[in-house]
Amino acid sequence: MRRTHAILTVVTAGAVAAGAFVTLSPAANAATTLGSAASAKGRYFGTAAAAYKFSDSVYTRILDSEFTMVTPENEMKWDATEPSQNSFNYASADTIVARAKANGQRVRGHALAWHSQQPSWAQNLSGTALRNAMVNHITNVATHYKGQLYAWDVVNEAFSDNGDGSRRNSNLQQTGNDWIEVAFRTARAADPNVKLCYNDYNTDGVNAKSTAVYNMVKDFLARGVPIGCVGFQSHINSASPLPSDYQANLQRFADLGVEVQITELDIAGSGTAQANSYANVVKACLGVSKCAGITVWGIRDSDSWRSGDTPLLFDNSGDPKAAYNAVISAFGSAPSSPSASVSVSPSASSSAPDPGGAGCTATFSNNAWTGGFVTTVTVKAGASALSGWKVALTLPSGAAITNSWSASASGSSGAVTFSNVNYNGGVAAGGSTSFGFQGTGSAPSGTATCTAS
Ligand code: 9MR
Repeated sequence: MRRTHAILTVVTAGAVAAGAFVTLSPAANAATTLGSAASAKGRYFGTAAAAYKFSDSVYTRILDSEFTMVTPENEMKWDATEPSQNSFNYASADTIVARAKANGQRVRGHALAWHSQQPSWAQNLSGTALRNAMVNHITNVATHYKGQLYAWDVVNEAFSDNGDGSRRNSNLQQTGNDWIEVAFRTARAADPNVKLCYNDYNTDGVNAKSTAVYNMVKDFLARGVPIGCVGFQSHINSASPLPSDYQANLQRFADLGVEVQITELDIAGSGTAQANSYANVVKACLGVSKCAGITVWGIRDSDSWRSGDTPLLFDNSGDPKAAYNAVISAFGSAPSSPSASVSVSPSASSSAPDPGGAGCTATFSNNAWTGGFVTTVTVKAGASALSGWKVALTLPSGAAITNSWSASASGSSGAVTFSNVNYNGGVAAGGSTSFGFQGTGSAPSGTATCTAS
């Protein structure tokens, strides 16, 4: 405890003997993540991921640590995987699958047959030629990923928004009404074990479109067409609000015998309203035993296909938003919900000089509201790579940590020490990683002390 209130102390790795610092009790405050909170309830928590962002260390830090499922955002689509007919390119998608595998994450494949993001050569086909091209595409891509995926979105967005339950009038639809079942049978022939999903948007409540999907699933099951899951994209905004019968709609599909998955969740908004909507989605999934998990459609707001709506769980800097905490709480992993008051006004950061030598520095910033705070701590390696680190700081009187992520905390009030978890102890020379915690009372001020371990 002797260094807990020292002004930024830089200690070389060799100078810190294990045990010279406070004794850690890992069970006291295990790092909570979206993935671990969901796992505790038998669910996965996933995100869409884009391979071209893998050079962004903030992005990969969150991707690798927070999620247990990954969906390639664009890399498995027809235009990406078969840019010219019968010539396949899996490079970007394979990068995502390999990264997920290295991090113990599962992968949802997205999407084998869709009217959108078709390569131009396919857009120019019709009739038997297009049907044959679709079958060849599905066979090749599903074979390439055979045994590697949790689920495939076999068919995406095949129903119209007309309000009459009709099929979307696409080039695929014009090849014959049986194109969807042909797609499912073809995918099953290529990969015998992957879950085969139908995926769509504006099917989140009971309405004409979702009922049309429901009737199709029921018919497929009755006729032995291989379908195992239905994906509900759940792109929520003011024009398409979270329906009051969201859970009931999931349940009616589950009652048919298929798994249900929330596949592309994002919720326009901010603050308490957004946090509460996210919590309601989690609660709906937890209320349906066949709801296997939730995937958000991106990591930071800036990663979103509609970034202006700030619809995701991390802000542009990669800091968790109130909605993040609400999701953790809704899974039952945080003792208090921050959604009561979430006017998050960034307060001053502590500052720290560059470590220069070996060892590490820690800086932190707070998002504070009346009665609570979220603190994000950045750990920066000096001239040598770190294989482990510990950060000590002191909470003000009356403050208490309620949950933490990407670090293991000893103690919850007064002088507290955080140590790395298994996936973020290694930091390259000059590189950085970060962790965070949420608490009640006043946010910490002053300095944090980092030691290599
Ligand atoms: O997020 C995807 C974006 O990067 C692409 O430009 C867009 C192209 O259609 O597709 C987005 O993802 C969509 C998903 O594949 C299917 N459901 C709707 C998603 C948002 O548009």
